[in-house]
Amino acid sequence: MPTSAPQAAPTVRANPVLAGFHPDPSVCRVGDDYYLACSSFEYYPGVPLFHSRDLVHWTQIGNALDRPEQLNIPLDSRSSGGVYAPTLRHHEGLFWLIVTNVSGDGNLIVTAADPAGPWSAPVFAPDVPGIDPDLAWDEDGTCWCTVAGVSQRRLDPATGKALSPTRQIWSGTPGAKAPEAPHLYRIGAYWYLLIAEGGTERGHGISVARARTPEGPFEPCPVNPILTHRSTDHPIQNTGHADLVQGPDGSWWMLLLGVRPAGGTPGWHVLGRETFLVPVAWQAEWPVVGELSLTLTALPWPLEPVPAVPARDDFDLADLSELRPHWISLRDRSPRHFSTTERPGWLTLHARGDGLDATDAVFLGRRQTDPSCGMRVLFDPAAGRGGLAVRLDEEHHYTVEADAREVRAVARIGPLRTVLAAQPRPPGPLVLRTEITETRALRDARTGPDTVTLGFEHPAEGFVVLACLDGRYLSTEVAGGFTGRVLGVYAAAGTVHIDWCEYQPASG
Ligand code: 6LW
Repeated sequence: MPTSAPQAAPTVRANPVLAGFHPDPSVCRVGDDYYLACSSFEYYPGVPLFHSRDLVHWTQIGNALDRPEQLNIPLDSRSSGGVYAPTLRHHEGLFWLIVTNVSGDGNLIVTAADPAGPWSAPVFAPDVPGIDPDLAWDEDGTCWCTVAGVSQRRLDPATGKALSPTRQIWSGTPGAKAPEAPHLYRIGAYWYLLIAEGGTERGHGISVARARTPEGPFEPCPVNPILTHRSTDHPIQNTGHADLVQGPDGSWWMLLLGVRPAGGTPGWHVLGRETFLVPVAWQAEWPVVGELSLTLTALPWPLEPVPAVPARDDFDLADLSELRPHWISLRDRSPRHFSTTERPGWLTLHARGDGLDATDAVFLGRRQTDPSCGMRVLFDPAAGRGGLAVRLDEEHHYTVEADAREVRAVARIGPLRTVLAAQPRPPGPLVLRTEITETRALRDARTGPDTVTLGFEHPAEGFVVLACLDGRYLSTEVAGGFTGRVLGVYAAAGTVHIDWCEYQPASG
């Protein structure tokens, strides 16, 4: 029988445990190790994978879909399409991941002996409709596949074939929209069906039902939603899309998505939906979620901090495959457009299409994981054009762009594209720079979430600021969609080169 929640202890560190756009977390435990997968949408490679020993400190160990045969996202597909919510499970010695490519082949299954990869070629599951697929095995080895809605079928996960008709098994709380993110667990005497409902915005919440068999009938928890922050002024909002897991001491925890809105009303979140950790107790054989807070009370087991990710990437790589796993491109990473060997010690980008305004932009970036932070890149536009970008999607990005003549600050906000300032470019490679500063004090109800400063480092004049922009236009509340900001470099015309890239959280 599950144990009760651990006793409170001093605060050890902050939630989110996975900052930046890491939505739809799915977690599994194998012995003393934990593994977690998230959605990745239009970015390539897809489905970032993380490892932890304490549920608090996570290290990215790879990406499950890192080959074109696994991940086909059409270059003209829309932003926030691509790879939706995964489920990661361990069964009979193998890691199983089921996920939806909404811009391609729908639901697919990959397996691995080692979650760091390689992951198998995909097994497509056209019999499985919709999004948010879950896999759960019962005692006799039957695999149950549940999807948003909430419907279920028996599945042969090796072939992707359904072995029974699709059955509606629960619709969530009457009146609540979007019953999704289902996960099915056998815990004690019951099968529990955990779902998100209310939509992934401010109305998001987590509900649960239980049954004596994996196929129901399911009895809703009398106090659903078991977690929501809707209609509160809690600093963590949009809470939903959770997965349950037991800690090293047998206590229960939930990893879920949430956002951290900043600024005045309505509050803008710019880092996307992040992964948070919250304790779970059990009362009358129902899960009771503890307080979700930006500060985590100590867990009742030793923490195992992980080495920090170095701030600088030098791109001194013999092959693109040596890029660290947190680097992401848009929809593909064709060696025709990305190279670390053409100019040894440099990343070389060959433009395709219309630069960042196009869905097939040649871009390499990493998630913004801190509300206040900065990025510097040593950039050589050669005879091309490109630069450093703070990107939300093709229609919402701020850039410091350089070509043979000029360096300029450019803002793309919906249908508008504006060059805010331009200066003659000093000769030779140039450090392009952005500094992002979270709003600390509200001037008024309309204060934005942060300020994005764009500029370059002049050999004689130091940091030359070209523009300071309100960050609200690079927020999900303005742009829409399911991702969060990604900071990185791009080619808009011809060929450009980058010697190194440095990401620094702001101190304090
Ligand atoms: C995901 C759904 C959701 O498939 O948003 O918040 C969708 N939850 O479960 C995209 O992340």
